[in-house]
Amino acid sequence: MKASISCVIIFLILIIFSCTKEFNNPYDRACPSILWTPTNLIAVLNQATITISWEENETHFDGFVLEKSADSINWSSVTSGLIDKTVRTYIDSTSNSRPNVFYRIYAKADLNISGHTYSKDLKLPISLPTITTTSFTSITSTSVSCGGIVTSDGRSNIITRGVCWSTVPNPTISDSLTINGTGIGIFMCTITGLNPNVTYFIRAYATNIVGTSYGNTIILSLQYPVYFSTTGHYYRFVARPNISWTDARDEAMSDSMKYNGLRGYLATITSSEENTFVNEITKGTAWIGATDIAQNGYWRWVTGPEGLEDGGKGLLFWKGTGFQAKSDPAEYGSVNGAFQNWNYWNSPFSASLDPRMWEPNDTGGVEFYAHITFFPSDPADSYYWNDLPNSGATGDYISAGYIIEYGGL
Ligand SMILES: [Ca+2]
Ligand SMILES: [Ca+2]
Repeated sequence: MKASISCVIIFLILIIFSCTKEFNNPYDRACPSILWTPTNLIAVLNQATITISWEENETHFDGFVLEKSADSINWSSVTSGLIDKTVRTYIDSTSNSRPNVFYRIYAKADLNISGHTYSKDLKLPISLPTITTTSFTSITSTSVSCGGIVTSDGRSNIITRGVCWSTVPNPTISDSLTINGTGIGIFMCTITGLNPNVTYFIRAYATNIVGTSYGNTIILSLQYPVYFSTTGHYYRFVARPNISWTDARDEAMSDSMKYNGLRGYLATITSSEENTFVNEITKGTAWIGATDIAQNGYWRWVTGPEGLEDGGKGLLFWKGTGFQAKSDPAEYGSVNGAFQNWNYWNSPFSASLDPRMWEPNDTGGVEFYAHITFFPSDPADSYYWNDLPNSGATGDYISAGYIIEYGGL
């Protein structure tokens, strides 16, 4: 009997201790979660990441589940599997789209899960949105379709977005604009009522509570380039008041000024036929692709196919300036009979100067860039070439734009 009682007692003891002793991992069973819930969860914002740390003294479990939320209602795990149970720190480098971030952490054993510990609400900084301007589509003589892509809302809702445009660079929402909804992502719009003889600057914008961001500027000129069969090239006057020669050169070669896949360049005028055609489309003081900046008095076509000649220095077509003309005739005039159309005055300014060759005169020693003259009050002196400083000059010498040429590259 005593033996029977002893057996029963031993059996009961075995049953009692089975909760903690019989299985390899006691937390596989529903033991009080208070015993193995991680504690002291802390989240710290770094430059581009968030470092989360916690404490856990128990070891009888399989790993951690770390979750995050923007509203403490909808939660998602920050890892695809469990975080190893030996780990006490995790760096979250996934993008956190909203300013509020909450974390919570569990320990997990088989299918059983502990209670969770919350981090405090972590406030991420909000910033300006980021946005890019999309290319043009559906271009007509008075309208164009374009749009933007809001790639980030800066963790704050996009209040409004669209495109804005102006006839001068860097348009803002104070200029003409479209309004195309809210939120991140792609949007499209159509701008109508445009003037085909004007150059427009267009860029997308997006506004959140921090402010307004702008995308890249794209340049729109609706006037189609005109084909000239003698050269097989296309030409157009691009209206760009006050543009410098170097900016005109760069803009003409930019992707946004391509025409039918052809890359443009400041026009190179190498025959009287080409000159006559270019003059017909010139609507104001306009830069062309000649300069003597590399060597004063040595005028070269430095753009387009001519710009590739002479080892990349460009085609030399003229030597000298007005004053050099008299002092050293050997260093003056067309090179190899190249076409030129420099301006001259029918009445000489000085008897010491050749009345028919005054430009390029390098006034002040700072004139290195060629343009086509355009004098509303003096048509007889218009459509000739003159040298000017890079930024142009005053009055009728303020640049109105440039002549772009396509073909031969
Ligand atoms: Ca040419
Ligand atoms: Ca000059």
